[in-house]
Amino acid sequence: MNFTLTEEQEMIRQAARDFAHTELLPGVIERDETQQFPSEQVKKMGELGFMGMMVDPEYGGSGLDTLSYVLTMEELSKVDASSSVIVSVNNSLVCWGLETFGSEEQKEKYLKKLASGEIIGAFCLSEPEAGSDATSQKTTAIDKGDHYVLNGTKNWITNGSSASVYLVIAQTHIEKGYKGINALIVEKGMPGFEIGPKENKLGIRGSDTHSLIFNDVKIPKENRIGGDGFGFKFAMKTLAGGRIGIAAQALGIAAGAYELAKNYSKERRAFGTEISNHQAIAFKLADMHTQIEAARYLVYKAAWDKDQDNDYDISGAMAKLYASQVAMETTVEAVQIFGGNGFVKEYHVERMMRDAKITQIYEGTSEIQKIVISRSILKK
Ligand code: COS
Repeated sequence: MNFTLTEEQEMIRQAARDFAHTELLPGVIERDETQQFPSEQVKKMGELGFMGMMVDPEYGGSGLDTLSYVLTMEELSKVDASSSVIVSVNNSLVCWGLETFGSEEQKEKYLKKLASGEIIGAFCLSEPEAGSDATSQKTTAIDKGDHYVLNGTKNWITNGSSASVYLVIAQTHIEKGYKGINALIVEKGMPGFEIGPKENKLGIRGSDTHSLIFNDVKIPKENRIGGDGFGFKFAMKTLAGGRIGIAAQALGIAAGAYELAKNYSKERRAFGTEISNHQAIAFKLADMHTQIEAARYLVYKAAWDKDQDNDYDISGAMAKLYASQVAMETTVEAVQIFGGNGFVKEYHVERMMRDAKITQIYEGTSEIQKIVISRSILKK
């Protein structure tokens, strides 16, 4: 075992930390309040190579390992989870899915722009009645020879209105069940493709979440990813890696809230001393620190598994399950340590508590992670 980061990984972590403090922190409260998408910040993250971190430089990416990506996600999420989810979706779901399973033409046409951050992408699986139960896709992609005709609705889509490229999962051969599902590349502006209203959310309010409506949208056959019927496996495999990104986001939210609470406890005085001198507070900090460290090693291990070409379905699911629980518990305790100030927006922790909740829901709820983990351990 080697717990030491390479010099390059240390540099990337520092670059992400600096960026988060100089570019994401200013305005993070206002963006949350007004639900403003961080367009300028995303553009700069593209310039820094954060939008296609693991993509081969041949396709405009940074060619880094998963651990570097996770370190970046952690640092960005300490400050602004709305921005980090945009990074996560673009990197893990869209770029990784296209680079791993896309055709050479698709990579040339779409991946290069996505990896450089010139445009961003969205991953569209969830539907009004198919979130956790992902095989029950009601959106249809009917085969018309040289093209598909896409009809249906997708829900809760991150980057819903700001994306230019959408990877859409749809049912082609209903009689074949999940084996009849396809993944199609849909471009914004294709006739019949409409973007629904923006969701008014509890957390990650700076990211734009929309429903998408497809009415007889004509998709050329060359926009299908992989062979006919590969769409469900594409979604599952891509989400398995996506969960590592969200686990890193949860870790970052927890670590960010913990750092704020620790610093505050050393300044705020009550009963004649700093509140960190009261065991009630010191023990909370001890628990937070221990849980965050445990989450960190699960997240780094999942990234390492992916980099080693080991199976990472179970390690990614465990990392997401645990880190999201730690994010929720830590942020609740951080608000408690801040007391009255914790309930006030300018101290950040209330936003982090709201942001933490989604990490237990998206890219597979905690209950779905337990299905993945229990099936895997019982199979052995
Ligand atoms: N990698 C590759 N293939 C996978 C896979 C993975 N991680 N997980 C499942 N599959 C394959 C299975 O091997 C099976 O194919 P074969 O019959 O050829 O072996 C197929 O997919 C169907 O799998 P399964 O029978 O396990 O499907 P279930 O309906 O039982 O569902 C879960 C499996 C619950 C794990 C899946 O539906 C899921 O992950 N749901 C959550 C989806 C999600 O994350 N939604 C959030 C929206 S994205 S923000």
